[in-house]
Amino acid sequence: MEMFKHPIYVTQPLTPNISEVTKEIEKVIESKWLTNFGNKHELLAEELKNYLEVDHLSLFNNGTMALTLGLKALELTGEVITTPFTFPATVQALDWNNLTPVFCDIEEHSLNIDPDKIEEKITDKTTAILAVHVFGNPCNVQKIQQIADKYDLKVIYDGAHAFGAQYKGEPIGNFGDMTMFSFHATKLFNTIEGGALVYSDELYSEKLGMLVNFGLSSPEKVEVSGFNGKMNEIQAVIGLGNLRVLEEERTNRERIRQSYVDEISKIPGIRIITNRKNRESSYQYFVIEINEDEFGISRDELYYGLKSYNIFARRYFYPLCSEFPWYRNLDSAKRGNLPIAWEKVNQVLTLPFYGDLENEKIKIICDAIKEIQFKNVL
Ligand code: T4K
Repeated sequence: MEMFKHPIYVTQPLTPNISEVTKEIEKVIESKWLTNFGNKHELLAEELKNYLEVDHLSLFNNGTMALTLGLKALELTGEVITTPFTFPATVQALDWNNLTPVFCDIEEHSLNIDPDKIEEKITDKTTAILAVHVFGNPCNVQKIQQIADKYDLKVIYDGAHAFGAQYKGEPIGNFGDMTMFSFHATKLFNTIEGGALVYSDELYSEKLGMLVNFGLSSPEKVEVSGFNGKMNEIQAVIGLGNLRVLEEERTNRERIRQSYVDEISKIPGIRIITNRKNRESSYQYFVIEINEDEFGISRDELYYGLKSYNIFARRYFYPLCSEFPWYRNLDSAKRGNLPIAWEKVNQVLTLPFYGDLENEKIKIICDAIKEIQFKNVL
């Protein structure tokens, strides 16, 4: 089998219609209003509220900033229960708020935080649960909320991957106190860099409005210690343009997902990570799990093997966040406390997945997987 001539990456950004967006960028430049809550910023916020079916939304220059300032707005202290199986930004947002992560193991099936293990982690210092809808598959938001209500904890979701996901028909942004969405170039919907917070209470809107803009409540009044986290007008134009092509992208991703499933579900030892009943995922990633005993080779052998075909799958989210040097000594970070996360982090592989990925390429990727398995097992 031939390798690909050009590298196939794990993703490729969604891009808007170039001529439409160019005209809009020209208008922005001519208007001389380039950032600081301009018209495009306000328009995008409105359109996203409609798309995500939420009442309250604030925009930011990236998802990490959104999460960091969201945690700040919630005025949390002490310990926050979270997952080790996530991108570094999740826990780094805690760091920037002087909050201590308490790592909780994940569910085998969804790879999200396991609600049945949260309660045992709660101490008198716990103020919140920071859960992640990993790979865009919704968490068990009902169970998480029950625990939060019982112990009077805040719930904040890192929904970086979960744009457009639903839980029992309800848009995912309507759960918990806050949800962050990332609009990075690699996300289903992007503003190149960007992010948003959606939240349950309009009261947060004023506070976030200050935090995102140096703590200013008016031109000469600084009320809180803030940051510069504003989304600019060009980012907003890209977002508006991408909203126009999003449905087509989702349809394409549905097709691609099905093509992968048709090819891969026949291979013993590969499990496809899917959303559970009543939980609609976001079509952000296509993720598989390798059972070495059944598949014959390890996830890492497959990962490196694919590279030799010019296919760049990713080992998201390896290593676990609990392995970062500054967390490693925490009790909750001990390997024995996180058995499922340790197992999964060595089994999970994210395959190339984006709307422009042609069926022939998917076939070649799947054939490469079979060939790597065959060559190594013999
Ligand atoms: N929470 C979670 C759970 C997250 O996953 C993330 C971000 C965040 C919070 C923070 O949100 P942001 O502050 O980023 O809004 C990428 C993204 O940079 C990152 O946003 C994302 N998660 C993470 C899962 O993936 P890398 O280090 O994998 O990016 P990189 O540069 O290797 O890109 C992946 C592939 O995409 C490349 O191999 C090629 C392709 N690519 C990438 C870019 C940037 C393109 O084709 N074009 C491009 O412009 O982190």
